Amino acid sequence: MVAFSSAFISAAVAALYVSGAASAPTPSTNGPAAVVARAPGVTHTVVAGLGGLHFDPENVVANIGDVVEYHYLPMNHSVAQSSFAKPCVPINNNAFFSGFMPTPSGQNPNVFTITVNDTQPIWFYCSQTKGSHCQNGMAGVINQNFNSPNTLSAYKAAAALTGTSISPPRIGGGVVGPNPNPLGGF
Ligand SMILES: [Cu+2]
Repeated sequence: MVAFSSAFISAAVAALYVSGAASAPTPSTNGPAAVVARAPGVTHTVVAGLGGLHFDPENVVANIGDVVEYHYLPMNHSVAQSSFAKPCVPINNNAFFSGFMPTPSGQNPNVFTITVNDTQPIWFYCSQTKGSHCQNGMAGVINQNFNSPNTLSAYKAAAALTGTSISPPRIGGGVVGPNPNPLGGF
């Protein structure tokens, strides 16, 4: 009888959760529905090429679940992921990479979006070798650890000493999609 009672209680609790989640129009603060109803991530816009060989902003603070949306101005930029220790080269074969975004004027009709999945720093750079964009400061970070010597300025200083940039082997690690506001100015 003990097993039956336990199973009965479990079923009753499960039914309660299901009914609570299905009928609650507003997020609960103390039940499973609060987890189900987690707010969608914030979108952080980063503009490649704003102010020259520069990402703007270049130091992004984002929460888990947030999206970083890269926009592209002239001439022909990309965004790729590196490690802190080795700027201007892919962090590994799965480094995110937008591909190159040739943009004669205005904004590129496409954007590249990545989702932030953890709180570790994410280092990124433009892999355009013509004009040595990464070496000239076109680099940035998401969630720099401000208590660490691994700062964006240190990353850029190391980037300036690299001979050239390498692009990741393939586009991926994010989504290339239509620019939601291609005529918006920056
Ligand atoms: Cu560039």
